[in-house]
Amino acid sequence: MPNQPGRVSAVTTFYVTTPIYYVTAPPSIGNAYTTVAADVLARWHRQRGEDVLFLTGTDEHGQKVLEAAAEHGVSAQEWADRLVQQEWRPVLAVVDASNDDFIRTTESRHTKRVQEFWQDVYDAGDVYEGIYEGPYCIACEEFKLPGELIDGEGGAKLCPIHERPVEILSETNYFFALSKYADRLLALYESEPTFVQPESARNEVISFVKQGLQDLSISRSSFDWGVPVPWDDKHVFYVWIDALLNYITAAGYGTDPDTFARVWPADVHLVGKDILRFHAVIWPAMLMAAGVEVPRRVFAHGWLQVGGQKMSKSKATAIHPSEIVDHFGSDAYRYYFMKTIGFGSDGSFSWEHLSAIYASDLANGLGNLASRVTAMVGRYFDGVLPEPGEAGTAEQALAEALARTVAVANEAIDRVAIHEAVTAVTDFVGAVNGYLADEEPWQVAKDTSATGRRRLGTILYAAAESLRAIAVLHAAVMPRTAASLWDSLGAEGAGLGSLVDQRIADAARWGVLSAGAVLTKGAALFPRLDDAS
Ligand code: ME8
Repeated sequence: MPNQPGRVSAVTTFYVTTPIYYVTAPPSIGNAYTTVAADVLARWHRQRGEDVLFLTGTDEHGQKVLEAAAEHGVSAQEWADRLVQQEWRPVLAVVDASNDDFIRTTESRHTKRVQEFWQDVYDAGDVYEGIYEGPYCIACEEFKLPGELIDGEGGAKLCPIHERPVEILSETNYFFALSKYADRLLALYESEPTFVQPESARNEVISFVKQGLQDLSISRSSFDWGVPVPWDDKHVFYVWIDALLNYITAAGYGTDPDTFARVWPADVHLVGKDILRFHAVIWPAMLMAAGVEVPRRVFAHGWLQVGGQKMSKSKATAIHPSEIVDHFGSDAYRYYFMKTIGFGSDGSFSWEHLSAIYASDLANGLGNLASRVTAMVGRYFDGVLPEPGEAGTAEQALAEALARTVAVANEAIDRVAIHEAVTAVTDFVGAVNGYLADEEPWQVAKDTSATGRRRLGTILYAAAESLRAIAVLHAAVMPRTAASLWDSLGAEGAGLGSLVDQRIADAARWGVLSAGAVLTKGAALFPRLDDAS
């Protein structure tokens, strides 16, 4: 019964996706970058009290996966099973991803929907048979335009992204009438200015579509590792137009209308800029052809390099997330990538930079603040948080800085400016450290009069209350650290419940942690690391 007062669910939903990754090789910090970003958004929105669906998974069909399997002498399905089990699922735990679902394109919940979707588009008249000949990059799984290619040694034509030779493919295939959607796509970019973000990505997509679109070859008959085309069993679907559908098949398209109506359209597809056109051009056109709503936003983040060099498996520059997490921990890993790279801009990883950020922001910044405050409450008040006296201008300024921090971070998250949200919280940590440096509680402690004790209690209460808010605000980026901090503040014992139940809006309030909370100086949040490894 739509529109009946009291019947409409008041809970906002938030549906975020990562690309589904090819099961060709183990994950790299590049793939994990997108996954961590999606995880931070998912956790933040959960902390707003929203009903979140965070989807990730694996892309298992196509020529590239078939070749990887053949190189290892196993069937494509065995190869995909092995990589999912040994690599792609475990890496989610390594980076602490809290995904709600994991979709594999070889699952029947997906393949059946792919067939139904394209049968509908075929029946509606947007698919036809034709011949395509052109340069094809297997690494991209994409036909290239001759003008896009770059020159290699001996006159070879290379893919501009992978710098490997393209093949000339000629096939009788089925085509999707993509070209006829150009005007509707341009109208979409116009009417929904945030559909493609950031702005540079939006401009790139608009100028690409303005040049006119070619129809898209959507089937292959030279190999059979794909979803069979229902109206012609000599063909399988082209991997991309199978893969993109994961976003709706996991959301209940065609099987669970209630769930689908609740979660679709997706709020944001996070993608690397390498696959922007698939998501911002082909994907919405496919949905238009099937009469399904388009997603709300496609956000293309930048490209990660290592020490200023492109990451390449052949050059052994690809770094597995575990290599970093084993040494620095998953929270520092997540913090580093989310804080230091403007989301949407390119970034470069280096061990030196990571070590420097770990020392400055985490060990000396947050870690030191937490240990000083808990130690002082221990030393001066036997670990029991004192009742604060009257707040002075410094405490009022701190409370106002906190409210501003929450507003800035929340607004940044809405723009998917994750780095700005994290930076706002780190700036607040700096403000609390500055507050302590100004108020010098260690000096105030020398005054043992009732006034001195009251002032000392006010300062340490303000610092602990700030830490309470920091735990809530950092929980999306550093869930483990935030939970330890929550424990050492005795927040749960003081009646605040568990950290995951805290809302972002609660972080902005002042005076939430009650006097009497029992603080403990636990192990250092960010221990000094041995440089040797
Ligand atoms: O493209 N910097 O899968 P894929 C930043 N299966 N992000 C990076 C990166 C880097 N150096 N390297 C990888 C596919 N990524 C398709 C997707 S979706 C329907 C199908 C991230 O395994 C980034 O998100 O090649 C990029 O778009 C994705 O991994 C590519 O993963």
